Amino acid sequence: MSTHTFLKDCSTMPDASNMRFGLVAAEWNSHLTNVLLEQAVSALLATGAKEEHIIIKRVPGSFELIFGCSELAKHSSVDAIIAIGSVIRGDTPHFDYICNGVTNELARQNTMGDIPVIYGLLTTENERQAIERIDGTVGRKGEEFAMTAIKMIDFSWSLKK
Ligand code: RBF
Repeated sequence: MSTHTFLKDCSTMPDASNMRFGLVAAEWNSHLTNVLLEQAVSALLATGAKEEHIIIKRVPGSFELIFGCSELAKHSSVDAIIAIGSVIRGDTPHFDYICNGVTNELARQNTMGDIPVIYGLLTTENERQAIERIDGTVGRKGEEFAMTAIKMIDFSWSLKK
């Protein structure tokens, strides 16, 4: 999605001014996760979210997103959490274990918890594929995660009103 398309989409987004967001980002591949984080925060602010309603936490690696998101949901009053990580396939089976573990557990938190947990995990064969999904070549995933969070909070609130 180009920046232009994203800004146009903002006008049709739900009002985010009262929404509270938690972002948990992995430090592994921080040159990628920091950009995803910046994109997500910029997109939230561009859509009307207030800076004081955004909590940012970091965990060492993507595997720790599980505990990080679970604890943030328990100990804060955020309306949605965005889990941000980048797992790049290496020479060992770790890639599969980490991806499966994080994916299954974040899915479980979505069904067992009270708030949506947005799946912001890039799982790529190599660094190039990850960069392409950040720099606009194949998407600007950080912005997409932010918009997904806003839409899911709106969805959740629409059922409670
Ligand atoms: N964490 C990531 O966020 N991305 C990775 O690509 C990644 N690769 C890893 C590869 C190996 C061989 C190991 C042992 C860990 C890796 N981690 C990675 C870290 C992992 O998510 C976690 O922080 C550690 O395993 C400690 O629980």
